[in-house]
Amino acid sequence: MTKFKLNQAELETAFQARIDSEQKIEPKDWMPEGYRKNLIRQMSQHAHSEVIGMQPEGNWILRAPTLRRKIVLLAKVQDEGGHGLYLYSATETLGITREELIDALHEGRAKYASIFNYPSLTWADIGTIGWLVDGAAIVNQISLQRTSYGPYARSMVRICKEESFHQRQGYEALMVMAQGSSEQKQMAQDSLNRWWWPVLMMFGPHDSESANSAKSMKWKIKRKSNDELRQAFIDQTIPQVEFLGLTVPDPDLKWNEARGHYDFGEIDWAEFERVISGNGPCNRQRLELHQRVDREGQWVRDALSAYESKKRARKAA
Ligand code: FAQ
Repeated sequence: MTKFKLNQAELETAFQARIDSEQKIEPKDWMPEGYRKNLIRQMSQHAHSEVIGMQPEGNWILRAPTLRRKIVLLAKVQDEGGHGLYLYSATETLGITREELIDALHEGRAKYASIFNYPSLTWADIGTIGWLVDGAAIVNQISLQRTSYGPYARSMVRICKEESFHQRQGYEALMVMAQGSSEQKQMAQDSLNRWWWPVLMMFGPHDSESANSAKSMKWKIKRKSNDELRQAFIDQTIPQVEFLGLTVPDPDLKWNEARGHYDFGEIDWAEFERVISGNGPCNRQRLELHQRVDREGQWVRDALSAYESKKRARKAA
């Protein structure tokens, strides 16, 4: 059999044909450099978000109001760490090391979700994070189950299952508060007031402002646009807000019969820009904690690799 060597343009055409016919791309397959880099960007930022996202909730583990709530919160925070690990491993299949990814986070070259730069001030915030932050993450991640890169798509399947447990525990915690004393109900409303707009920012800028979307949609890394996902999240969440007897802090929110969707007010994009460029309420604190814990854990990684090399040497002898 004669083997032909394809040139760059032919490789790219064949690659796009595979994408268009819904075939998954696997680590050893040929891929354009732009596809690889874009995936590393998005997947590593997703991984960093899961791990940095442990901080606002971790803040409440020692102060959970009951043993049951503490056990559930501990399990949830641990799950988020696990999601980070699957996603780092999936990103490493693209030919980059974990150390390089962490360096990019520490040096401000890689972002993480803006939402985790807001403080968790009250116990109600823990319910709101589970309900709304995990709720928004699920809407986005369900569409990513169909992303074109195999390892990313497969990690999303498991992550979505766990996130839906997280979302329900958050909603249940908030339901108890919303049906509790007037102070508890007020605490739930205050929490919704503070988190609503930052949660809507999780879906990223408007499609018209989204620098990465055109390529990501063409390569089917993203399957739905930022605005489509944001709208889907609002449409599914408003009946949940009403069931709790709470209200969202948006005077422009209104059901639009003709569109079959809720209309809503404009996001404060100046605030979004501030937060993603490192100047949100908790950016410095989040990054400093990550850097400190990374330094303090160095001896554990050293010990593990010394143990592994001893084991290998013994096996070879
Ligand atoms: N925050 O061109 P686009 C979770 C950046 S997991 C910060 O539209 P793209 C679980 C964007 O990176 C939450 N930066 O970008 C959990 C880009 O900058 P770059 C994380 C943002 O990638 C729950 C620039 O703006 N989920 O919550 C944000 O096409 C509870 C222009 O934007 C994922 O990461 C933002 N919100 O679309 C854990 C899902 N939005 O990189 C613990 C995967 C945009 O060029 C507790 N990611 N930027 O320097 C995605 O689906 C996409 O990356 C989007 C953004 C939709 C986030």
